[in-house]
Amino acid sequence: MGAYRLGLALAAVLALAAGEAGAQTLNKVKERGTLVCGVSQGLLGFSMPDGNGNWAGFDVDLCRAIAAAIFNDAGKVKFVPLDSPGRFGPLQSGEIDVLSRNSTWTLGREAELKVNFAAVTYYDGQGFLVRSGLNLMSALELDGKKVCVQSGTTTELNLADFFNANKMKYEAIKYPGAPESLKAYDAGTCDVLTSDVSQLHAERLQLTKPDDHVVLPDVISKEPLGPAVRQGDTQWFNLVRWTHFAMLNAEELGVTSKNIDEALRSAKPDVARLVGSQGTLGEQLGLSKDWAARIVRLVGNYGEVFERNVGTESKLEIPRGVNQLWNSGGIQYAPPIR
Ligand SMILES: N[C@@H](CCC(=O)N[C@@H](CS)C(=O)NCC(=O)O)C(=O)O
Repeated sequence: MGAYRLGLALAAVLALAAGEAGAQTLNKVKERGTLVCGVSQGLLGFSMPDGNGNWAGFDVDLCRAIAAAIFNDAGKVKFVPLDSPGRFGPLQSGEIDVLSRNSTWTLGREAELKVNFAAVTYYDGQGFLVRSGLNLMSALELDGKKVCVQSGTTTELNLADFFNANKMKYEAIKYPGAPESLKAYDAGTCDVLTSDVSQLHAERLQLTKPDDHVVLPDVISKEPLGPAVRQGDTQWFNLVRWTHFAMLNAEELGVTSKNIDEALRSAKPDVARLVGSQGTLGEQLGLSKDWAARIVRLVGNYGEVFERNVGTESKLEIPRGVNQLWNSGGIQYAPPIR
């Protein structure tokens, strides 16, 4: 064997070893018997505990779906509440397996923080909440206002860009956690609350008089929100990403938590591959053949999860908008399961 070929063979062995060394998260989760999922400290519709400590919401359901795929039990998740500045550290250190916390996918976070965003589960953008009494029509009328904002977020950076670009002045009043910020806005410490639009809808409902406040129509940024994982474990990255894609594909194929038993008997090739009655792709992902069927049965397809938590069946009543499937006018698009 020539030196060149020997070098190639060595590189292949090293790459394989590195890949295996990195691929530990799934084994760790299986051994532990629970998934550890980082969430917000309480954001209605996205991740919120009830009085008994049971978490519910759109971001919570992604973790429940991962647990359903691994354990066939959506309840095997421990939720760890994290504030904005403190959310990536526990992911880097291995304290949590996945971060599902209204977090925006940016280059900085992948390049500097060494995390990867596995999917965009919710396409969002930044907006402003104000008192209706101010009679404002546009964010361009916010010159000189006091703005409540979370530190350690893309929100505070976009806020500065927007006001500077439009040559407007503002005073930022920063808090590490959403609850403090919301309280301050409710008490009148700030004229404006800025955040991802989805969050503004949730937070408005928690104010003393929700009807006295409006979300302005302006959207000043792109906030692709999704789950983040540590870099270096491709198996785990794929598992998280394909959990989202399975939910999207299920919706596209009309497979729901209600008709999943029928779907398991379906002769349609796309449906058979999704639910695992045909093929062994789930096993190659480190799971069982019926991994996606478990997700849909125990948690639901993407549309069910959206409507139940933040959509028309929820208090938030957020329209699907760009989060419709690609074939219904939106941009949610999953590669095929084949
Ligand atoms: N998507 C933005 C903002 C995310 C964020 O943390 N927003 C605050 C503002 S409402 C929040 O959700 N806090 C929830 C909490 O502290 O529990 C980002 O990733 O930086």
